[in-house]
Amino acid sequence: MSYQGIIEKYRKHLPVSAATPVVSLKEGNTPLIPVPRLARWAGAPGLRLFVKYEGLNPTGSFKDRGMTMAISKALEEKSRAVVCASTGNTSASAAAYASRAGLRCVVLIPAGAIALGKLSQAVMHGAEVYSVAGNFDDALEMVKKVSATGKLTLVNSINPYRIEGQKTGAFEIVDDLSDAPDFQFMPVGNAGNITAYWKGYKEYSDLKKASRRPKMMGYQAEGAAPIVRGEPVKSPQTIATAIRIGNPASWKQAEAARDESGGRIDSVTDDEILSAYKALASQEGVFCEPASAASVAGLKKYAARDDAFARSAATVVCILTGHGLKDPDRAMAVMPAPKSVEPRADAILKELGL
Ligand code: AN7
Repeated sequence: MSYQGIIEKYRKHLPVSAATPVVSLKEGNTPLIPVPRLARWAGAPGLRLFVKYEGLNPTGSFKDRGMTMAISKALEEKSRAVVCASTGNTSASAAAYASRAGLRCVVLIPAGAIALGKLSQAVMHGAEVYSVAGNFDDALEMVKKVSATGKLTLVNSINPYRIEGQKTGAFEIVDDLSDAPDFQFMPVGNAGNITAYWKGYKEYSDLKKASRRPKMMGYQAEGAAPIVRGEPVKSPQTIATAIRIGNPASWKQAEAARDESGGRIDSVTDDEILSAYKALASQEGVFCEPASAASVAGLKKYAARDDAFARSAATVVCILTGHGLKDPDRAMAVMPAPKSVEPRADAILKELGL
């Protein structure tokens, strides 16, 4: 049978039963793309480097892996409505899967701080979208209170089914490479995804499907780096709006992933993020959103500080969590605008210097 999404593919590793009504958009099965030019760009040309292009999920981000689980379980548990706070991608995914399940979807977003592509998705899928004065962390606090009434099911990553679904990203990487990579680089916002990947790698190595576990390398934006600083950031700032989070819900689990794997959690500047964002698009043909590029920016930073790593032939995967089309405003802001030209062949050739 054709591919049916992560629940059918990894059913025996997930908390579902024959009674679970599976709500799927055939998420997952995303490509692991070799990117040798990017390895040279990062100053580590010998690496066996791949990007996992999660922007190719149905709503354009990795959130769909967790949302197929969270929405299916909400339906199984006879919930009528779901709620989330979001920097954008969670709301886009929740809205899409909820519409498919016939559930009401309520979304709280930080006012003025989410990329237009993501907002357009939530609106089109019929979510009830509220913009709250405050940041993501404030919105998440509200959502926790609202869902504590039992009238709405919370579908942020503190919902354990989200983590269960998202761990399948690790399964796919091991299945593709026939083992775990040596290192995995990824962005860290609310820290659900690093928690999920680590869980997936541990489960697969316990089942002997992988002979090793990767070092988990998480990257926050410098202006929104609570785990690196060791304290919540009251007013997080970064152009990578997806990870503009000052008090991650899965803070402890992210530290556990780092420590158990021998990895690290560090920060990258907005300039480093934008430089990686451009390199991916212009040298490898892979368009991701700025937050996703924090993984590749982190790789470059780490390679610059660890010579043995930079000279090695380690197998490395960078997770590109969301599609570049989510945030076209950022793309147009960092690149030159199209030039105008007279509609004549000679004028065009002259412009081209040909
Ligand atoms: C593209 O949508 O938190 O560390 O509300 O959209 O698991 O939070 C998004 C997070 C990385 C960070 N890359 O993942 C939301 C939200 C992209 C993201 C992250 C997000 P976590």
